Amino acid sequence: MLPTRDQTARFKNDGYLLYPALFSMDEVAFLDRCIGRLVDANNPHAVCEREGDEVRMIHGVHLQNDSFRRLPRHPDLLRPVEHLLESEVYIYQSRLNLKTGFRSTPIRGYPWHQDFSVWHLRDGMPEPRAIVAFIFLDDVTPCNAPLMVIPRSHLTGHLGRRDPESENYFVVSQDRVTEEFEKGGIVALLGPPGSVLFMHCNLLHASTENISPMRRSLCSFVYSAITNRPRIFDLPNRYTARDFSPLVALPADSIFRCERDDEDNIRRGRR
Ligand SMILES: O=C(O)CCC(=O)C(=O)O
Repeated sequence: MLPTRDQTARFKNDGYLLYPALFSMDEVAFLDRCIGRLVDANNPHAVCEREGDEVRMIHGVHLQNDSFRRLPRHPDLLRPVEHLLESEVYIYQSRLNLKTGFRSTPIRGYPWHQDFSVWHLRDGMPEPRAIVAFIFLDDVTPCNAPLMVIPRSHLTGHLGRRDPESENYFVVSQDRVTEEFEKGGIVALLGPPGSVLFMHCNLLHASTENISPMRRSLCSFVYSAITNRPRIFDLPNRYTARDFSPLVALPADSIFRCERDDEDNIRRGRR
């Protein structure tokens, strides 16, 4: 699958492209089972909420289990990204953002930010030649804290300023967000499970706390153009890639298989 000329133009102009239900319910159910095995407050790759041990995010899922190693090589993810970046790509990061519904510790939202600013300032990624592919693992509705984006904000360049106190390393002021909003509006990205969002790494995005009973989880892979490598390696490989080999697509029907997952999880003692 390759984006059409019209879709490519929309991505360049708006900074994102959403494919509803790209993966089937069975494929999403398979991923959900794999995720269930990783969600554990003792997993060293997990980030918990500040209070309590509710897992908020798991970094580096492609480094932890074979299904998530294969998934970013799915031709329907890899081909569009290569086409939009006009380059071979490597995986810079992967994440699982869990926004469980009602919990004693609510899962917080994410303030307005541009991903590239963090990677540029913190890791020395030279250029905004990266795309985040988000896979929706749940039905994303207006009510369960969807991802919101400001279309065309990726065209403005850096909008934030460095703030070592901030969890995100930088902040975007309300004035800057308002300026971008006045030009591009705000769009909430909704869709059934299996939908895929391709997002330019400079697009302003955010989400709120999930105060609904409905889970809203996303799995994301960050693909970077092959020459666009970070220069600062202060953080472990779950944050800053070390493997810059170009990804090679796998046959689509080889992605959602589980033999190796069981082995991985037995090795990690997580069964
Ligand atoms: O999961 C969300 O709602 C926000 C995710 C996000 O901002 C990110 O992964 O950069």
